[in-house]
Amino acid sequence: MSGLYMLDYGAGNVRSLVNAINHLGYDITFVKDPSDITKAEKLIFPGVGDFGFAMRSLRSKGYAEPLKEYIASGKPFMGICVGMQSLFEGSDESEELGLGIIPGKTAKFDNSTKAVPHMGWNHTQLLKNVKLQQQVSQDVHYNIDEDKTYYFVHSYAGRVNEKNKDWVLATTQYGDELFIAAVQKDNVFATQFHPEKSGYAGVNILKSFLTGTGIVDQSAVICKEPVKSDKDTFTKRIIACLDVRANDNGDLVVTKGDQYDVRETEGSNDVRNLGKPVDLAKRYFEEGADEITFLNITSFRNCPLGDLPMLEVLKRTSETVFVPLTIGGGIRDVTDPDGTVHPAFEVAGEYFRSGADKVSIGSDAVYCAENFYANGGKKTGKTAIETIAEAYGSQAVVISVDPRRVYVKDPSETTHNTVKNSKVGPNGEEYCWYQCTVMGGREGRDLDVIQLVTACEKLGAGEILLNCMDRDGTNSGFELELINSVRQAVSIPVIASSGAGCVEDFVEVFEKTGAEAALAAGIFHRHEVPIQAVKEFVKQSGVPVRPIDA
Ligand code: 1PR
Repeated sequence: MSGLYMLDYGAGNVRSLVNAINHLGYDITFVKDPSDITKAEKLIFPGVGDFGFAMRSLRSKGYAEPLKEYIASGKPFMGICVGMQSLFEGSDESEELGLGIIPGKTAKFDNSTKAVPHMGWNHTQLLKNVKLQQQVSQDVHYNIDEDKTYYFVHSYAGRVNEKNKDWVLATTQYGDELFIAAVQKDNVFATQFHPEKSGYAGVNILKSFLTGTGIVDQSAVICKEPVKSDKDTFTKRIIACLDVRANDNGDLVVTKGDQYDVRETEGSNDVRNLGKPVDLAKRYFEEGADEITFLNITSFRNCPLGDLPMLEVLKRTSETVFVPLTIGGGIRDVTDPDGTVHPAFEVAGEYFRSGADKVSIGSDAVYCAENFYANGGKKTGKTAIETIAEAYGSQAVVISVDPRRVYVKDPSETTHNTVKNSKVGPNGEEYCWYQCTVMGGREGRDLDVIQLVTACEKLGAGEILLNCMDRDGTNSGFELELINSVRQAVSIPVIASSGAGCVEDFVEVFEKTGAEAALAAGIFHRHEVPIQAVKEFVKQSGVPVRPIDA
């Protein structure tokens, strides 16, 4: 299709959207100049991160007025996430004005009863039936399907009011808050969720926009009132994790350790090889994983920015995998052999442009937290967490924690935050604190996990990936005391990781800790427990999960 343009202001991963559009057989041109907006016959405006940053970028690049003119011209427009929020008059997130096309402002979710950002898969409720004119298929309401779930990641959202209710195509409920999930009026269609990250259900929505004329058959519009339920429809996420490193032959392989030791214990002492990263990621996507996480586990070895092996893995994975991708390992300032220093946010930017939606920071987060406390709990604005969150949004910054137990007989023995063990320690100790480590567990620090996660939340992190070295690779179930203590200490989402051995472990972690997601590696790699079996079992227990779409 000639005339299909994308408005990108450089705030995150647009590669996945391009890949999803290419997957449907279309090419898309990037807007490079305000005049390109006028040339467009169909325009998509994706956005992530901060509303103020998005609006300032639109204005400084001279895009805001041409964009309003384009929308007024009646040509098809699709906004995604912040691309939809920009249509409102403004946002509580910033003083910056929106485009003022939809009445109202976006407002922050209440985090006193639920984790914020709203990050994960949720259902929608359609408020009107619309049919696109001259559409090739019989698709209605841009293929949004109430039985499917879509991937959201945002802290602010538009609310339905008297002035904007004719815009509202669909709403979603998070906790007890109802918000606008999709809007449609005349030639304008926009979603708060990310269709390009919502599996084939989302790709179908893009297809509808690309094949339709964008002109709605008004006779087919039936409006309903939004209904709030007792319970929301937010699902728990099941994440597949791929620990990646070069083996002794220099090939990049997915490996998996026992308590972080990834070498065979019998025979060769080789690095365990469980498959190729791109192939395994594709398999897990097809099998229903809600997200894929890649961890480059030898990232403490210095590598020039241009040679980072995971960039290619992400580029190739994002061509066929339409769920969120996280990359961890080596997110910190790096120095090339010629002495060129690349700040962490530049490293992260390379990953976002290669198809990552989130970066996960391990060792550097520990140093950031230590400096935060040494600085009297004051922010400097210069840490990796702060700089990446400012440029790409908090939702893009995950903190990967590698803690291990340090047993004590009594909490008075340490200044660290302790928990009561469900099983006593080797010398009868009833308590432990969780010590943070760096460099993949090679070095323990004088910082406990609660100190780490609370500092990182203040610095702007958006999610916690909570491993546990004592449980990792043991198939003995998740470390519930640890997860509970972290879940209670922060209001950002928590991913429980390490120790999953059977389907019952997932139900237990969701029921007993309130973690928003559960991550596993070994059981998926070794084909011991299929993702589908996990999802079916969790669903049967009454915990909502995303249905597997094909
Ligand atoms: O410190 O920012 O460069 O990041 C390094 C990253 O690599 C960290 O996220 C760290 O967790 C990870 N890492 C380093 N060494 C290892 C190792 O295993 N030797 N992997 C490692 C940690 C933890 C998992 C694992 C779950 C689930 N892997 O994410 O997949 O524990 O496993 P299971 O279900 O089989 O029990 P930086």
